[in-house]
Amino acid sequence: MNDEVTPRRVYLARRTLIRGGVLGAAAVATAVLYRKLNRVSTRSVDTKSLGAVASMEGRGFRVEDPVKDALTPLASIAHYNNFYEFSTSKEGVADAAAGFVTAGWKLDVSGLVERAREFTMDDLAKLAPVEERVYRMRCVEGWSMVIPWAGIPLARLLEEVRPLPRAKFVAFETLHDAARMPGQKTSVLQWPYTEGLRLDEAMHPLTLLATGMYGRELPPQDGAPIRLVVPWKYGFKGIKSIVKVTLVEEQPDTTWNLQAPREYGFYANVNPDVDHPRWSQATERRIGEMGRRPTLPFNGYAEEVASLYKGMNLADHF
Ligand SMILES: Nc1nc2c(c(=O)[nH]1)N[C@H]1C(S)=C(S)[C@@H](COP(=O)(O)O)O[C@H]1N2
Ligand SMILES: [Mo]
Repeated sequence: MNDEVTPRRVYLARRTLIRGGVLGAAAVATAVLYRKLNRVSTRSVDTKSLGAVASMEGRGFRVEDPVKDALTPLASIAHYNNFYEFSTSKEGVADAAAGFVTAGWKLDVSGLVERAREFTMDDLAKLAPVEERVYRMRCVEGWSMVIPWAGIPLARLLEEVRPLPRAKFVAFETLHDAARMPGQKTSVLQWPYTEGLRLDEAMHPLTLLATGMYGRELPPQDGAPIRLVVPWKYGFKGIKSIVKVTLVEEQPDTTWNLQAPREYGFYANVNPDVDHPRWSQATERRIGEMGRRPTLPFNGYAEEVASLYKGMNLADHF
């Protein structure tokens, strides 16, 4: 990965309305709890109203990020992508993925669990109310965005299948189908793209299985119909278009770690003090801004997640 392409165009800032649906008391309580504990914005989204929400864009409502960072415009999030299954050109992914068909998608969840099963997108929607989470995303290449995701906590899915005590890690796989993902005809990476988390990272309340953004379904280029979002880690941990989740005992292989182990570790926690061998990680370029801003430890989520890594040398476990 490198950051050779620096688009100079400035996108027109769009304001967006995300309308919360009718909430149950439990969903409201959860949202309030997340705001208090995690200083992140959450909001339940009524998926049935997404069409209406999309058409109301531009009326002046803005989802607030408690860290006061402005949202990255949808046009930028959806036209500056890393998704090598479609293209290695960040500006080319949206077009290359435009016809990607996700109808009939199934997510297989198995391995060291009591109740292995397959989930349709409808099954997933029934697990928990879809929440909105405004998260910063920091790519290992040194650029960042602020994205209003919609999704359900990964913990909710894992609770549903009941991990066995032996399960220590969670492995993820992207769809492997070169007829639908033309980049898989090349050998730029080993396919399928795989990722992994320690079980406690996977269970953390900030870890999201995203099905939408900006109050609508995920565009194909951002990982439709379902992708992982782990806001304190570099963007490459956020595996897209997931078809398989496996609970395992040993730390699983991950695509970028296999590709370049000295450059991309398993943990990949955002860390301004540990440089990439070929560039500094001390600062980042927020898409849409001039200049650079400092990169924060754990991407600004240290208060929530630093305790997961107590006693670990973060320079070794990068
Ligand atoms: N399957 C798959 N998932 C992937 C990638 C990829 O190439 N293939 N790229 C990763 C990288 S490097 C980043 S920064 C994010 C980008 O997500 P976005 O395009 O939605 O911003 O997706 C991650 N997930
Ligand atoms: Mo990335």
